[in-house]
This record gives sequence, C-alpha cells and structure tokens, in this order.
Amino acid sequence: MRRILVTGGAGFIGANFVRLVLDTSDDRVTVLDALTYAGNRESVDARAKLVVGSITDAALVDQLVAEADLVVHFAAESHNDNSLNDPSPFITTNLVGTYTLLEAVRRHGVRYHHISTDEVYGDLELDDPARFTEATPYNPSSPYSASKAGSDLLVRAWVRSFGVQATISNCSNNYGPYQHIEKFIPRQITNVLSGIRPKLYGAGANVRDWIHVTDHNLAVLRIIEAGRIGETYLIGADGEQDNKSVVELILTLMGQSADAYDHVTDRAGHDMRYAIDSTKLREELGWQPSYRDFEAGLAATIDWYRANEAWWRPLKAATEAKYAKAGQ
Ligand code: NAD
Ligand code: TDX
Repeated sequence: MRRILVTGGAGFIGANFVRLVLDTSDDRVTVLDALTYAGNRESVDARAKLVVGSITDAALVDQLVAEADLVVHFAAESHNDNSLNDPSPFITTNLVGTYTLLEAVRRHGVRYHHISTDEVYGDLELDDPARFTEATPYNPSSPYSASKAGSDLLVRAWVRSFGVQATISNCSNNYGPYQHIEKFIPRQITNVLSGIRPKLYGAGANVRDWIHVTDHNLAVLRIIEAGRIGETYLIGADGEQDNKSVVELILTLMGQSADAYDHVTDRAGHDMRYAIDSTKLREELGWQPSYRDFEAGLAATIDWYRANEAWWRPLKAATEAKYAKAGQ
C-alpha cells in the first residue's frame, strides 16, 4: 500500500489515473487540485481524498508531500488556445507550481513522476519521416508548450543537482472520458449533441498522434514501477490522424453527413504534426497500448459524452462563447 499524492486529479488525465489506481491496487490516493475552470469535483473518484488548493501554495504542498510516498504531477494549465489569450496562469501553475513541488519532494525525499507533453519538441512537417524520440531537441511553439518544456527542465536540474528521485514522461494527444469540452474531440462530440456544427481550424491538415487516456496512464504506472530515475520516456500509440479525418469520423459515427462541419480561423502558430516513437518505453519497460482501434475508442468516447450530459452541459455555453470571440 502506497500513499500517492496526485496533483490535478480533478482534471481529465488525472481523474482517469486516480480511478485506474483505485481499481487495480490498495494504494491510498490524495488529490490536490485547485478546481480551476478545467477541474471538476465530480470527476474525482469518491474513494480518493480531495484537497482543494494550489500547487503554488508552498505550505500546503509541503504538508501533503510529507504525508506521501509518491507524487504524480498532472496539474497544469493545459490548453494551447487559452495560453495564446493569457499566458500568465501557465507561467504560474506550470513553472512555479512544478518548482514548488520539486522543492517539497527534495526536502522530504519523496519519489516524483512528472507528466508532460510531446509538444515540448515543437512540430514536424507532414512528410517528415522522423518522429519524436527522447533525443529530439526541445523547440516549443506556444506559451503552453514553452511552460511545459521549462517545467521538464526544472525536473532534470533537480535530479542532477539535488538527487531528486524523479522520472518524466512526454505523451501525445489523449482522448477518452472526462476530457474538458474545450479540447478538440469532446468539443466536436458535444457540438453535434447540441445541434452545433463541428469547427475545424484552418484546412484541418494538422496531424495529432492519438492515444487513449487509459493507455497513457498504464504507461505512467509502468514507468513509476520500473523506469530508471532521471530518465525521460515518450508515450505514444502510433495513432497519427489528421484533424479533418477525425471530424469526419465523429460525424459519421454520430449518424451525420461527413461534411457537416465549418472551417474556422486557424490557431496562431498552429503546430502541424506531432508523432511519437515510443520504442524506449516498449523495449525497456515492456509497455504496449491496449486500445489499438481508434474508431472503436472514439465510438466509446462518444457513448460516454452521450451518457454523461449532466457532467458537460453546464460548461458548454461558456466554452463556446470563448471560442466565438476568437472567431473559432
Ligand atoms: P486538464 O486541464 O483537464 O486538468 C488539469 C487539472 O489541473 C484541473 O483539474 C485543474 O483544476 C488543475 N489545476 C490547474 N492549475 C492548478 C493549480 N495551480 N493547482 C492545483 N491544480 C491545478 O488537463 P489534462 O488534459 O488532464 O492534462 C494533465 C497533464 O497532462 C498536464 O500536465 C498536461 O500538460 C499533460 N498532457 C496532456 C495531454 C492531453 O492530451 N490532454 C497530453 C500530454 C500531456
Ligand atoms: O475546435 C477545435 N478545432 C480544431 O481544429 C479545437 C479545439 C482544436 N482543433 C485542432 C487544433 C489541433 O490541431 O485540433 C487539434 C487538437 O487540438 P487540442 O485538443 O486543443 O489539442 P492540442 O493543441 O494538440 O494539445 C493537446 O495535446 C497535447 C492537449 O490539449 C495538450 O494539453 C497536450 O499537451
């Protein structure tokens, strides 16, 4: 039995992680989450203890880390579009928040796992045969990805300079239940369920490397179990799809005409393509994705949003109003 502190456990990936841990172990979980616009109390499994507070609150973080055997750090400002409108909370939460956690795990000698993104590597051309590996140089494009890149570098420095017992994972785009409806896939599903046409940025040629959230979290558990301290592991499931194909598939699965969507203003600085080579994770730690059929995973995700309208409906009007202001 471990005592795990999960930051950001009321958000999309963290909430799924908490469920997975509680379903598959006798570990005890405390969630530290500020319940920003992206956090939802109802996403937190009732078997976990929820502490509402910020990862930038050094006194609170110190107390919670002192009571933990392991910290898994998901909390972040996570949406690129928001970081273009106002970078400030991205700097505070993603950089100062990570720093605050690192200082606490350093003081208390607690094992730490850092959740990050493939966006730290910048983007690839559509026809580039290369994929991101652990050796790819950092080259972030947006305030969001720059703040995540900075947080990763803080972790590496705290390992090297202070001997903090940490691992890092950089994962590709996740989909699945409990994802905030500002994000691409749930935005389009809930648009269709609301009688709104899906919105595709620009031509929709941009490629994302999709992975089911459960596969991401199983990889994180495997890295915590067997990953080498100080190492970075890339997590990806060979799921490259262009945005236009994803919108068309959502519409088809939901019984609509595949072309019933609108092209809207493109994102500033929009990364063209992300692609992960997860050979290190697969060969060193024996991880493999269990969701290999994107269409089936997407259909199950659509079913989840249909069945859980009470969870997302209160967010819909405000989320769309924010996009409308940006012409998106
Ligand atoms: P999310 O926005 O759904 O959830 C973030 C959670 O963090 C929310 O519950 C929010 O309330 C909480 N939070 C924000 N600021 C906080 C603060 N100062 N103190 C405490 N809690 C705070 O994000 P997500 O999609 O679940 O992403 C989780 C992590 O995974 C992030 O670190 C993100 O960078 C990373 N990641 C996400 C993806 C993806 O596709 N969503 C892919 C790779 C990596
Ligand atoms: O309405 C939309 N229409 C659209 O075409 C939205 C919201 C997005 N898009 C495009 C932009 C991207 O090319 O879809 C793609 C996916 O967009 P997001 O869901 O905003 O994800 P992305 O910017 O790729 O970042 C995601 O993956 C990496 C997460 O939000 C990050 O937290 C993670 O680090």
